[in-house]
Order: sequence, then C-alpha cells, then structure tokens
Amino acid sequence: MLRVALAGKPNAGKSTFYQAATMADVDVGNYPFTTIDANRGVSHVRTRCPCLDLEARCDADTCRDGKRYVPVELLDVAGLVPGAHEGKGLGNQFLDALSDADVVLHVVDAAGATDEAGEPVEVGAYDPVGDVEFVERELDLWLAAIVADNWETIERQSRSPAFDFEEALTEVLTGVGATEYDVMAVLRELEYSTDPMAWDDADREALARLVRERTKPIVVVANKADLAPAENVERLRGAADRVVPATAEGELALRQAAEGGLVTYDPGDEAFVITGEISEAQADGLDRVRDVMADHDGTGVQRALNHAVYGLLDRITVYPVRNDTTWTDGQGTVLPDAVLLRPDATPTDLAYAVHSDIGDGYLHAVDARENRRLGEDHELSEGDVVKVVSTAN
Ligand SMILES: Nc1nc2c(ncn2[C@@H]2O[C@H](COP(=O)(O)OP(=O)(O)O)[C@@H](O)[C@H]2O)c(=O)[nH]1
Ligand SMILES: [Mg+2]
Repeated sequence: MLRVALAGKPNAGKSTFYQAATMADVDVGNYPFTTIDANRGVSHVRTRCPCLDLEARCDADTCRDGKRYVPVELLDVAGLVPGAHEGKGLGNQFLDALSDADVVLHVVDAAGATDEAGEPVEVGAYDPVGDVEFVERELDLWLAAIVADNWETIERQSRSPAFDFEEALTEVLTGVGATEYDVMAVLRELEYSTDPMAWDDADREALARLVRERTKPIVVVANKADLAPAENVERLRGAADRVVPATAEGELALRQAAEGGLVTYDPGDEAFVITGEISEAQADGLDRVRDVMADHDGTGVQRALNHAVYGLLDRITVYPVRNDTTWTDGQGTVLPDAVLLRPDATPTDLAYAVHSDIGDGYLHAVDARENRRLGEDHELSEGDVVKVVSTAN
C-alpha cells in the first residue's frame, strides 16, 4: 500500500488529521509529543468509480454512489522541532519513521497559534511560513547524516576491484525508500566523482537534498484554516509549491456527525447537509465548518491526500476484474478492487500489483471497457478496468 506520512511541529494538528482521515482513536492533546510511537492506519484517496459508467452503482464498500475510496497507509508520527536531525524532541524517531514514506503531508498550524517549539501561543503570534523551510531542512540534514554515516563503508568498498559507485550508493539509499532508478536520476543532476574519497560534506548534502526532493515530496497542509488569517495562507503559498488549506478539526467533526447520523457527508464533499436533530452548540460548530468549506471547497483533508497521491505522486487507479463483461470478481462482486499504479504502468505491472503469482504467470490482459487485448507495453490510465489472464488464476 502507498504510504503517506503526516509530519510537522507538535500541535499543528497531525493527530487530529490522522484521526479524521482514519476515524481511529489516537491521542489528541494540546501539548507536545502526544504521539510517542508511530501510528499507522488506513486512509483513502477519493476518485471517480468506473461504476458510474455502468447501469447500477457498484456494491464495493469502498464506493459510495460512485465516489470511490482507494486505501492508502497513513502514518502519524511524533512532532518535529528544529534540531530534530540531531535528536531534539523526538527527532530521530520521527525521522526514521519517515524512511518508508512515499510522500509527506507537512501539517502546518496556519493560524500561527503554535510557536517554533510546538507550544500553543495566541492566534497570529507566530509566523508559520518559517515552518516550511525548517521541515525541509530537517529532512535534508537527516538524509545527509545517513549518507555521511555510510560513507566510510563506501570508501572501504571502493578498494575492491569489483566496486561500483552507483550500486554502493543505491544500497545505502534503499533504506530511505530510494530505488536504483531514483539514484541514477539524482546522479544525473550532479557533477560527481565515482571516487568516494573525492566527495566532501557539501557534495553529500547536495546529494541528500536531491534524494529527499525525489523520494519524500511534500504537500503543505495549511491547517486550522478556520482560525488562520487569509494572508497566512497566501504567504504559505508563496513559500511552498504545494499548499492545501484545511481544517482537520472540521473534518473530524463532520465524520463524527456523519457516523452519528446527524449529517450527510462523504469525505471530500464540498458541502454537507444536516439530516438529524442537533443541539444549538452543534449547529454553531457545524456553521463554522461550513464557512471554511465555502472558502476552500471542502475541509481540505481529502484534497490534501488526493493532491499527494494523484498530484505529486501522479498515481492512477486501475480496477482489476475477473470477468470483463460484468466487471466482477469470481464471487460476482462488481469492481471489487482498485489498485494505485505509477503513471507509466503496464498490464504486467498491474498483474504484479494484484499478486506476484499472477504477475509471474501473466499471459495477457483485456481492456474491459473496449473489449480488446492490451499489448504488453500498453500504458494504463486512470479508471481503466482490466482483466488479467494468468496461469495463476
Ligand atoms: N481550530 C482548529 N484547531 C485544530 C484544528 N486541527 C487541530 N486542532 C487543535 O490543535 C490541537 C493540537 O492538535 P493535535 O492533532 O493533537 O496536534 P499534533 O501534535 O500535531 O498531533 C488540538 O487542540 C486540536 O483540537 C483545526 O483545523 N482547527
Ligand atoms: Mg499528535
């Protein structure tokens, strides 16, 4: 499963975001380091279900009336403070938890109600723009330290006649989620020596930065949008490429209200409808959420997840089926599965994503929309419904 990590200072709203996005119980508190251990849960990205092209909506429990929810792993990690790469706060734990993340949601308190160290202050008392840079920097320095720690080993290996610099570097960087392909792509952007002795700290830091940009891309979640002065959101937009205003607390309130039958709301909807008996206090609370949603076309929580997965990581959703006429699995369930794939994925990649045995036994694939066989090099697209024929099924 694709891994999305929530990063940021204590009190920015990571656990609230996590709880809303997974509807799981985790500690939410107005003090630093509530989340001691990495919390992993399942959240979803939302997309258009292909059942909208059928006569009836599908019965998958991840589909609500054509709104399809595709699972991703969500990770809530301990708060990050400046100096984390040197172990400040719970820095090292936090950073190591990011090793296997595919993309990072940097939750920022856009209201400026949390100081540099993660302590609550008055709204607007702290400038959140500084957070954008410090988190990038902590990630860069953390990666640079990993590279530096392993450099002696690489130098030692370089004395062997069989030494391959790129291979040695890949071995070090797979630990933080870089593939051989990533390493080659990063090295293409650098002028470098294949003699590790010729590298200095600055070279390693430049490498670490490129590796971080490639393997830990960041979406800034401008959280507490309900309190944030509009100019803070604008200035955050000036400081980071990808900024999504959000209210994690609003999303949590809506999901809880929906579960309690008080409102009709599906995650990612731009609005909600009150359907139950609510108290005056509840009505006030929901009114506030409604205002934020009107400004930002929703609470921003689903948008942030979608932006990370479909925007930054450029993933596509493909639906494997057993029967290419009815779009069902062996039990007759319509569109039972949705798989997130890289944008250049082929039918064989889909087969392997379903199961390695299906991949190993791959024979051919059929586009169930067009009823035609797909070539082995065919690049799949968002919303494709595909039957994979394999010796294993
Ligand atoms: N006003 C407002 N408060 C929020 C929002 N999201 C979280 N909070 C509050 O911010 C505080 C810290 O939240 P928490 O999720 O524990 O932060 P974490 O330390 O980053 O995990 C809590 O009091 C939350 O209720 C939001 O969207 N708006
Ligand atoms: Mg927390």
